[in-house]
Amino acid sequence: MAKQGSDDRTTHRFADAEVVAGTGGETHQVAGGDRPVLTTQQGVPVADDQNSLKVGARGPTLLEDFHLREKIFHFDHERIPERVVHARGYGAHGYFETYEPLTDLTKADLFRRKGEKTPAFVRFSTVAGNKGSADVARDVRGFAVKLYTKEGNWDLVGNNIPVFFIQDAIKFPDLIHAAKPEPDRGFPQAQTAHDNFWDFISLSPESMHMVMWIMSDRTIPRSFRFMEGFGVHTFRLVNAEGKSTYVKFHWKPKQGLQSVVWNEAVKLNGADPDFHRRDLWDAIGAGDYPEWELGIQTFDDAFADKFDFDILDATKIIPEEVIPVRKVGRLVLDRVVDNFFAETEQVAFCTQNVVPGIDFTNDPLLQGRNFSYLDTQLKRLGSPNFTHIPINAPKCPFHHFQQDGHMAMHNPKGRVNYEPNSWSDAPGPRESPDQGYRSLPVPEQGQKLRVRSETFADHYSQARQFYISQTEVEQAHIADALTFELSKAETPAIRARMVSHLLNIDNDLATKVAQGLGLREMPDPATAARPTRQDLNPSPALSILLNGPKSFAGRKVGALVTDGVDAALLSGLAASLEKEGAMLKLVAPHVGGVTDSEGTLHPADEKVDGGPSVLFDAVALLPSADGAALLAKHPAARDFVADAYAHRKFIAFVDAAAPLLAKAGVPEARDEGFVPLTSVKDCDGFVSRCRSLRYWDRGDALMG
Ligand code: HDE
Repeated sequence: MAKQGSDDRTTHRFADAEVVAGTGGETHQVAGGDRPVLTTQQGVPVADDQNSLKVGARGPTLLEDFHLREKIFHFDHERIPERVVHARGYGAHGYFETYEPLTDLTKADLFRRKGEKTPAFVRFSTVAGNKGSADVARDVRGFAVKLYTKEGNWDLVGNNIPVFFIQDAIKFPDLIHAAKPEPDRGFPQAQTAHDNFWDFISLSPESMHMVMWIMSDRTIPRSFRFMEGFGVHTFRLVNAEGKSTYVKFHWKPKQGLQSVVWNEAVKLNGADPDFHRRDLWDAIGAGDYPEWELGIQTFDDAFADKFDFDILDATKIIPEEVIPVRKVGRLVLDRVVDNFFAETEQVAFCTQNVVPGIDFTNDPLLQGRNFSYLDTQLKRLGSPNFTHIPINAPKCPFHHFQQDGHMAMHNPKGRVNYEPNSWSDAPGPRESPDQGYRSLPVPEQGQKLRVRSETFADHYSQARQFYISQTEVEQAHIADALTFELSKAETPAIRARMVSHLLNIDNDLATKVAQGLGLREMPDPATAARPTRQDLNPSPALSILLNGPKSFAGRKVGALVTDGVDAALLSGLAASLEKEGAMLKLVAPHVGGVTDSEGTLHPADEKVDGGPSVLFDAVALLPSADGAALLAKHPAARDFVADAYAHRKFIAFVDAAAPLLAKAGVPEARDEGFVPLTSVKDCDGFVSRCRSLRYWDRGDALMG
């Protein structure tokens, strides 16, 4: 029910509904108690919302039925175009808190006062899939932040990867066409594992650094809460004296980094296509508010001039070991949306939305983005008045003479709609040379040319740096991902062309992928635009596993339970997890739950078929002896255990679980990822083991 300005949800309660039989044998719900009367959009009370107006009980429907026509008409027009990229997203509200004044660097109002809280809205997204695609597709994640500052909205429209595929915006339509479903057949959906994508990429050496990132576990995050965000481009901070400092923006999750493994991702997309959005919704609902710290890397022209790469090239990073990331504030997400469409769908981010104290650089990708966002939003939201939609409107006072247009909601009163004017009674706003936004007066001159700067030409050095900065496990995942994706490319020449680039990055990687593909002959290395690759030092900040969490907080254990589960162990495990800030979810043969050894009923969170172990960070096998025998016959229960084992999860178990473990194919010699629970005092030990998230040493046994 739409009731303007009301957040009263009591109208949705079933208990209030009174179902009555009407005179013609029809049944309908009538308003009762303090339930409001249903109306049309015109406010006309509705008597019957179940039956259209007809001639007789079985006759034709009348055109005169304004209620039917209004309802169907509105429904017919409910959809707006989805975003051309980043269509699938999920948003939440929160705030940004400034740690300390940054006035030496920027005059941006939000950075002026220690402890200042600026309202924020964040939308996370995948890039290639459509609005209905699965959350855990292998893809870059959007990390778009709108900060409603006191001097206007600042949008930091970033990704969870600090570099991009291309160097110049003019290639963006080609890149996205190649990544999206192929135009003749309309598939594959939300996947880059197809010919067109790898054809384009293998013909674009500038993408090679990004390829290393997208083939790493960065593109299969465990949750939005456990990933980093990056502004990608070099921006400028400008202080009150007009001094400019270059800046790269980072969001660092306080929860630490965490990803899933590929086999888990594939299964998660079936088990819960909404895995990421549900995770955010649940965490915020439980009061477990995710936090990120805003980090800045700042530098001047002298650094830019001596840096090995061009700071305007969005395919390059500045390693944190070269310029450390200074933490300047924190972003907390503490409120879910009230209405998905109104907020998450209608929010319009734009790289052009900057505030005094923040400015652009000549990064050709950023320059193109500045044009694109406003343009696409006009198409998507249908009117230049999309800033009137509450999620997009500034929260500070605003005054301008822009008027009219479709759906104009801010309609100023009075005669004056231009400036300058000489009306003294209501003259309206004027510009302010002191307070107003001033672009940095950077001197620019040169010939008009369509060229790529020579300084953008090194495509392999940082790709290699990323690869050698990964742990062995992560390197293996990159090789596996490349092998998987290229095996889906049906054209052998495309596979070989990609391997020719890998040869310029790392020989071992190229060899592993070539073997994985069954390539008969190793191709020659691709001809590089700049023939000499620099051997850069590894940057540990680039590894997920080296930057994991220090605690198990915010994570979930799935406990497989049956009737007769040990009451003391179950409550002991719940208590240990609660102490850690983690959650326990019960998976049982029936969703109705189980009765423990002391006769207490515990409702289940999932029935075993609907709660596979991929949904959890670690598992506990707590069946009774009878229960274990039963579960051992249940394919979903066996998969629960076999997957947890294969995905290198920590597994707590009671002795009685032995038949289930055996049926799931787990070797009898338990590795150190298994934690026996013989009494309540073992529960804390299990939780502390879980802090390292996975028992990677199990890998070798599985590979063999
Ligand atoms: Fe975007 N991008 N982009 N992009 N982008 C859009 O704007 C574009 C790029 C990013 O949750 C579109 O409103 C061009 C880099 C995010 O609503 C569109 C280029 C980065 C979102 C657009 C890029 C991003 C978008 C589509 C190459 C990371 C989702 C819908 C020059 C720094 C925002 C929309 C949301 C969305 C254009 C490259 C991040 C078409 C032309 C690099 C997070 O305007």
